[in-house]
Amino acid sequence: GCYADPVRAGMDADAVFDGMTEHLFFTLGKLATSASLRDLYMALSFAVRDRLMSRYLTSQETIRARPQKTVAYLSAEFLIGPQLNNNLLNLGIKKEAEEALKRFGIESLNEILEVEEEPGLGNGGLGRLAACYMESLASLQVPAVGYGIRYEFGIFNQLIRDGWQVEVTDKWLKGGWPWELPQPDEACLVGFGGQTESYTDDNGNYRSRWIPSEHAIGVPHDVPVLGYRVNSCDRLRLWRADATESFDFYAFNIGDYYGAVEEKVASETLSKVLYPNDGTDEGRRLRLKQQHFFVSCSLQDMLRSLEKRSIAVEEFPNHWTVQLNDTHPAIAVAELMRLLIDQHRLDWDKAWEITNRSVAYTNHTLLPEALEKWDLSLFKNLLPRHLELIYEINRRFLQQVRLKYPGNDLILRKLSIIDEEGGKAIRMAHLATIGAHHVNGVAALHSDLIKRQLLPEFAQLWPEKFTNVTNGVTPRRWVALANPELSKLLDKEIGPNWITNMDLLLELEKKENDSNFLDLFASAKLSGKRKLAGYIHRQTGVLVDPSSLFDVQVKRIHQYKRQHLNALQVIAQYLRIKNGITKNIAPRTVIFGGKAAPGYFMAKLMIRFINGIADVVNADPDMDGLLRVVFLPDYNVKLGEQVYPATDLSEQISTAGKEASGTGNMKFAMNGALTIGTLDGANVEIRDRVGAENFFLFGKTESEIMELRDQGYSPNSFIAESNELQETLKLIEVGHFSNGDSELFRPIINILTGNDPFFVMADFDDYLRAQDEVSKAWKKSKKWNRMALLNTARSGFFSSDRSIREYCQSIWKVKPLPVEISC
Ligand code: DL6
Repeated sequence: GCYADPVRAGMDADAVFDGMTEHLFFTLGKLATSASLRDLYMALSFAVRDRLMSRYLTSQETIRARPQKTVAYLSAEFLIGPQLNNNLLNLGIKKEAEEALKRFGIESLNEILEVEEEPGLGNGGLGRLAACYMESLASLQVPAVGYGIRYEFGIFNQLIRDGWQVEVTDKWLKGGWPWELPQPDEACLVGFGGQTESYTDDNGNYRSRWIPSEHAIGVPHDVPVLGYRVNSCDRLRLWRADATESFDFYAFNIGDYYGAVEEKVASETLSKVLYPNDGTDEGRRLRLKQQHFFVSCSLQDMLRSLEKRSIAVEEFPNHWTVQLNDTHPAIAVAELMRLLIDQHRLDWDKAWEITNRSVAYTNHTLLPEALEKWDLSLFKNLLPRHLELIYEINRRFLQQVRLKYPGNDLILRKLSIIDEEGGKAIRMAHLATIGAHHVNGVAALHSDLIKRQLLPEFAQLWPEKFTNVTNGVTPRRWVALANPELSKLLDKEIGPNWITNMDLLLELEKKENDSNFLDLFASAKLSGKRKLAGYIHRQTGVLVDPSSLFDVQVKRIHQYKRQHLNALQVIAQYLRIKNGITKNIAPRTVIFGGKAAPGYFMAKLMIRFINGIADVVNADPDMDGLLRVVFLPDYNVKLGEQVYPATDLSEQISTAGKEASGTGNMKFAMNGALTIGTLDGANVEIRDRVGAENFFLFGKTESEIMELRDQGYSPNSFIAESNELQETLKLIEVGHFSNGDSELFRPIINILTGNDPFFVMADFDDYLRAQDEVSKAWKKSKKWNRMALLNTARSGFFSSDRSIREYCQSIWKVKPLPVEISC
């Protein structure tokens, strides 16, 4: 798997230049003299891709001949972000590429990077986590395949018009995407619908078989995922749905041309679009089809890999460890059983043993609206054989439960895969939990709540099954690539090994009182802020002062994440300034960014609300030099790379117990932002690590929230005790932020003063107090810089390398497999 031609594989600037020139000419049909920026982006990307190939093919060969397990990471989302810069970094040829570009008259690599369209194949944290994990797997030289869907349209692009979110289709493939390798020869066939029938096999055994009424073909599109400065290059295999025949020739011949075309369109619609909901489940038929589609293709692909090497199917768990990223791929439990029983003719017990030894499940949410449940009749209609298998899995499981808790019908109802309350439904989290050998949460608090609140009966039944792996993020993309100034400083101070060993950052602790170093650290931050200020001005027309405190909340817009709490706080500050109470105010730029699910009315209104506040604040001369508010449109991975290095204050203010982990919180801390946050998700662990004195804590704890709820929470009792809160709400009610329209934001007021499901009113005063602490700390810049430095120094735990090591050791039992390259 090795190819040494310098034009294709050479790592110096000359070779990269020659590679680009060849691609311009032969691949793109362009002369260097007439090449556009996009042409140069494509040429450089192809040249870089060439340089991945020996590593990729040798890695795949090594994995194929492996004596050990490969990780199969099944995820409906992989939010991988732009690829060029990451591959340049991991290959170690960034300088060489810059040099080559200069010969084409391009002064800065950034000009080229800006052209890159990012594949938005995810909604937020869950999809981005999968991408960080793939990068860490490769960097740790662990054999792995990421299996997912090649959506033709990813998460929508967000425009802001008159303060409202407008969704625009994400046509990320329109100019061609140079990072994928279609493999039509490895396509898989997937069935849907139809019915099952019983028959007696040659040995006289009763069996069931599935006769689907329709099929789709999955065509793998492979994306190489190179590790950092290693030869290991794993594979992200994304399935695109094709029609089974490009034409139904029979229908064509009998004259139903349009009928045939419609069927083709229907199957190709399968991988057309990503569902834009983050944390809500709509129970849509097409979504279940998408899930079964990619899961079936992926399992068939794994089984085929054994067959090709004449390995018995019984050996499956020794060769594959299958991780379910949330319940979206949970149908894998039934599909693997089906493939083993119906196609490979194994008996039930053997098939179950294989399934259970292979599959593990990660839960990413406790929110009831995010827990997937499929209406039984819809499920039966689409996957009748799977339903039979699920009934049998459930029957056998409930037998075990009956033995343990004789006569306890309540517990049976609680544990059953079938939800009998209301219309019957399949609980995918139960299927995943029963089928998996491990179930993990994504932060210590979250994993604890899974055991105490979400699945207590399961945790009691199988305590050893439940575990925690706190999330992590890759320091390659989120520090080395996103924050070149900080990286340079770290390289100089502690050497470059922090990139693969984030614990080395602890050495920075000894610099906490070194004024010179703190100044350098602060100027790296200022440089990030200047860049972001330029971007804000270009995008929104708002001028912001890079020396002000950059106070940032970027994440999906959701009531539980409480962007409205932040917005209320901004209004309170605005009122103070209007009333001349400015002594303790630190000049701030409050920045928001994030998309709302298109059908989530309150979230969209929150965006409108923030923009209404921004309009008033930014137009008021009294606010000059003290307060600016910005809503950054179209928050995505690329924009995140600009935001994290430029942030002083990270807003992590969800209602305690609601955010499973958060990963933005980790990216901010690594880049030296201080956190204002609740004891929620991984905030708890961030605070433990960076030190309580370097973290602005506020808000009710998870147990206090529960207590409030149980006592019959009344937001008005909190409002009654807070003058600032009353005045803030009043100003909104009179239409101050909506040009006098007192109705526009009424739903927000109503929800906050009504049942306030996310306890915004209960936490408001304490939040304001913590924000005052922030302002006070900001005014002592040396102290602030020291706190910021300690955040970076102590954030090593939140590297995804640590998370992946934990998965490898305690769940997957997989070891690294270094890849040797012979040329
Ligand atoms: O684990 C990754 C990420 C967490 O950091 C977030 O806290 C959590 O909200 C998110 N969960 C989801 C699940 N949504 N659904 N279904 O996106 O996962």
